[in-house]
Amino acid sequence: MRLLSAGESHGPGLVVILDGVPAGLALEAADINLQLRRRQGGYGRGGRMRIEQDAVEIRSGVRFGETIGSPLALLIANRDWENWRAVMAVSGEPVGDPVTVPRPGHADLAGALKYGRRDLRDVLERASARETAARVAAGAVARKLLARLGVEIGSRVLAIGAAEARIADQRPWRELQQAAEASDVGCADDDAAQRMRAEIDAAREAGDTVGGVFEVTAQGVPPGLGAFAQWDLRLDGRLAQAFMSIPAIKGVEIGIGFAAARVRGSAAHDALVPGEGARGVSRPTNRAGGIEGGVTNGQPVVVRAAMKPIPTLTAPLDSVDLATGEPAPAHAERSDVCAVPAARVVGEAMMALALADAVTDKFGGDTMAEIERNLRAYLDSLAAGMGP
Ligand code: EPS
Repeated sequence: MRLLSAGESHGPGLVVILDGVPAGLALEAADINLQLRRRQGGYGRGGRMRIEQDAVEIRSGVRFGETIGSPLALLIANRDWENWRAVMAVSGEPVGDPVTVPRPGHADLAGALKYGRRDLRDVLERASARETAARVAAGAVARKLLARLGVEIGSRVLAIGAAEARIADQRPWRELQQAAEASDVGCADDDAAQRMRAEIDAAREAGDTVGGVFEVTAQGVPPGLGAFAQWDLRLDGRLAQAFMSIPAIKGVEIGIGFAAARVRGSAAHDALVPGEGARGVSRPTNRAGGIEGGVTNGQPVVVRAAMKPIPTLTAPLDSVDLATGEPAPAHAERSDVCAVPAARVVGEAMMALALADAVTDKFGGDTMAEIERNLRAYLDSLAAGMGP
């Protein structure tokens, strides 16, 4: 499955093309809108989310509530465009003051150097995390495909600034998901959630921003997805790319991640015991995060990502006015104080896209019936203890 998107943050809207979606998947706009709404929520979001009520228009690839095997074309309108028609006009003379003072940490300067633009708006409009709405729309389709195969995806926020949740929470996965979903910071630990809100409030009062860590989990993932035969087929590598590509993500861990480097092998790996798993083998722990040798092993896939604080500060950092060469405070415009609760929803979408891609690689990608048949035969062969 291949995702392409286009659209500026304050242009008319986002255009999404998702190619390679199998035929025979039940799909309604409501499935996508549900996920778009989740992305818009969260404590710490800025004024833009009060303007937008993201909703998708399905322009192709679906008939009578079912995918037909052709590329999906999805549109998400920007309500805010009404306020930016003149500044973002496709033709005519430039309107409004150009943005000339780059924000440290944002794509502003790098993009201006790359594309030779004087007005940094030409850069920041596409670099904006508004683009993540396109990923969430496409991810909602991948998620539906996976749900049909018994794969469920959830997430929780583990840290915002210095406020950290209990990582080793012993509650069942579904209970953790429900608790995270009910929290406006996406955190399943109420105590920590309170401290996270305080971190966001303090950052807002200081004209500053704050980042954090979130974890995305996929349950019910069949073994055998991904491959070690070539570097670019390793599923952990693909997941790392998918998560790292989310705006503001600076680190990705799978399973115990960086902590594995600080312990011995005996504490880093998951011992095998006779049990209910494929070929009669189970694991009491999941330090590997569901992936060994770049291939899923039947355990839940667990990815954590670290998000830096958003670079748009209302009390800006020092910068340089590119028009004059003089020192100047960085450009400040409406933004979020903290988008970690939204980023966890984007992370779920990236997990769904990467897994759906790996599923169609292994089990075929033309029809849902074909995928289901191939998956069932594979799982049956594992249960019979022989391998495929
Ligand atoms: C976003 C829309 C943007 C920002 C944010 C994410 O809207 P606006 O720029 O109009 O306020 O809220 O974008 C950024 C953090 C960024 O760095 O560009 C969204 O839809 O998620």
